[in-house]
Amino acid sequence: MGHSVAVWDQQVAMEITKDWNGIDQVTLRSPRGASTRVSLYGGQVISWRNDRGEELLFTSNKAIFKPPKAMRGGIPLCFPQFGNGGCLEQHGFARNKIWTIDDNPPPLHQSDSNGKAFVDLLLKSSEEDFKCWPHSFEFRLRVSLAANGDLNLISRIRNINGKPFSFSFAYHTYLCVSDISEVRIEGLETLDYLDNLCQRERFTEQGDAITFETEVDRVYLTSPNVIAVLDHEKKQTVVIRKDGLPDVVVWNPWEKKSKAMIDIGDDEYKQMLCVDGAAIERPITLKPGEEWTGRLELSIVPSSYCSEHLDHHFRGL
Ligand code: TA6
Repeated sequence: MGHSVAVWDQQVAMEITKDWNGIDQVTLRSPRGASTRVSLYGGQVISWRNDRGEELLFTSNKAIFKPPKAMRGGIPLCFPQFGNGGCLEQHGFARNKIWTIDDNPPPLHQSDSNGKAFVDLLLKSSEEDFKCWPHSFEFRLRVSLAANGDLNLISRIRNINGKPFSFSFAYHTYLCVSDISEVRIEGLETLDYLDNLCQRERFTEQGDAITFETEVDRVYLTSPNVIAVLDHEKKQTVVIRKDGLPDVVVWNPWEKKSKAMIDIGDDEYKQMLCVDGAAIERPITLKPGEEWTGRLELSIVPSSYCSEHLDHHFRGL
């Protein structure tokens, strides 16, 4: 089954509803009350709540929930192109397609299913995509919610073409923060990054941790597999674990850019921060029949826990 739960009542753990455009959304719930919701429009996770019902992903109050535009918030999937660096539309077409529920996906490791509520989604290349990106692929996305509320995303992209193709990818993750000036990211210090605000020029991060006092739009390269977003005011930390995703995008549009965007409020930049597990600098190349897997896990811990327990990860990975 492509949508399943392990130990608790499936009726309670998973629900399929329609949004106001008639597009299916799948809600997964944990026994303690955490939840996540994924839209079949774009395979986009549009909500992730803890067991107190607090939303952990940012969605703009001015978000446009109308195809063909990806909704501003949640976790849009950027594939097969990140940004506008190729011939495709910004961030590729996957976030603007209708996905299907995959009832019979190739198996994953047992630990990816045990004790989790999950749903498997599928996007296949269409003739329309073929005009701008002439490659046949299958993109499988598993979204799962662990009993403790951790959110897991597993993307599997397979080349079902007769020739190789290359792509870039990002989980464009909009985190909800208390106040951007109270937030810092740990795990990216000393890394090289490409600065999208300076024609992708390469710099080296000098600070101890990343903090925010102006617009930031960067791709950090060859990053550790665990990074942390500490929210001082909330006293909580989002721990991002990733695999197969060497790069990390950090984006906050700040005031001026927000004012120029129609689907974000003038001040909403204060409550959002994009931190994306990504593969951008070196595109992934798949030979015919090959498959790539990119994993993202988001968990929430108290900030005190973070400094004590995650420090060795930053040093060791
Ligand atoms: O690096 C993140 C980024 O590419 C920014 O340049 C910014 O424009 C953002 O993504 C959002 O893109 P979107 O197409 O969703 O407006």
